[in-house]
Amino acid sequence: MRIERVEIRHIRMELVHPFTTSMGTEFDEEHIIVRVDGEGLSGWGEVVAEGNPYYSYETVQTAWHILSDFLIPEVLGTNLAEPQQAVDLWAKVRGHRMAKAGFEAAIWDLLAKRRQISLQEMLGGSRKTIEVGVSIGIQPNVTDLLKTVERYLDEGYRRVKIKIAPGNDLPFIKALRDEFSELILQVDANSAYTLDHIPLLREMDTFGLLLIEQPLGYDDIYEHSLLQKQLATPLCLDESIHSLADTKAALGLESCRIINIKPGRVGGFTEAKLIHDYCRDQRVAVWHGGMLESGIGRAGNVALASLENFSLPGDISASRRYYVEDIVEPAFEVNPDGTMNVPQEHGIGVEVNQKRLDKVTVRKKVFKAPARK
Ligand code: OSB
Ligand code: MG
Repeated sequence: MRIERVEIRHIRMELVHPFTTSMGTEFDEEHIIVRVDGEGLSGWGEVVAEGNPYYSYETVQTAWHILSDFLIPEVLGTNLAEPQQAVDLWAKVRGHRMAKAGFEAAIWDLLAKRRQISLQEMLGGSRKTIEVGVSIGIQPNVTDLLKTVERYLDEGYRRVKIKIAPGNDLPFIKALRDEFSELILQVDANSAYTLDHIPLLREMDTFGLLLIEQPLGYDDIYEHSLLQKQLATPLCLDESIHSLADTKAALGLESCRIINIKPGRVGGFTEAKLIHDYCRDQRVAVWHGGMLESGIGRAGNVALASLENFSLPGDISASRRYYVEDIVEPAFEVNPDGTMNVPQEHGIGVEVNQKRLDKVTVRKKVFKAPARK
């Protein structure tokens, strides 16, 4: 399929609730939406780089630059039959995995639509529903946290993740465990601790946590291996894992027992699948992380999370947990049993609402392939 046109949009969407982590508080989310056109079809993807370089070094600005000046010129006007061809064309660009992933996602959607199959089928997933959870930011106090969790449990979520940081950890975890003894509970530190916190982190072993996510350095693998030896609770790496190679290093060193897969962080669905398959072969559980995506990125996440070895609930919540109005239809919803349906239509399986997309667009740029000679 000839890639005839690519459009990128810088979007900004206001969050329903501010989201506080050890990295700061977000009130709105900025991402890039990529649209790829060929043969009268459109594919959609979302670049999850944010407005600031606090989670990742990539930002909307760096991704805009890399897309405009390197990734788009490389594929515009070429014939693509498989996403792998785009991956190969971009291999010389080092890093910038979020920029690549959002573009690759749009190509997956386009090619799935041309084959008249769902993105789920193209990725190799089969489950009709996936288990989902909710990621809750740091709350001002324990009472607010308990109320927030209660509300999400009423909506159907069966698994809760709370963000933690030094000074905002044990009392919150203890209160939750006291109130909800059966709750599937996990915590995410976003790199807020050091090895000096080992005694404190060991106290977390007493609360039956499913996992502790990324407690130490955002680029670290070695120190996590030292920490894991001292804990009964499984560690899970998020920020440190950018590739299959990182996954092999982390599992080889026993730095974690569980891997969080985000297609944006690892450079796209192709690399995400390699990590998924490797972990399956090693009998290591994976789960699907989230980046507060709009419905466009969420649709891809849901399809990927339907692969067999995503055996733990993902950070994939209903559209309205994040945004008043999603930019896709239908919006994503959580079922009363804590699952989410995997779209079965062609491609990402949801329609982009052009009017709402226009409303959240900050700037837009269009690239056209030269007319065929
Ligand atoms: O660390 O998993 C994280 C959101 C933005 C950046 C990093 C993270 C997160 C989340 C939100 O935890 C997960 C979601 O999309 O629901
Ligand atoms: Mg995380």
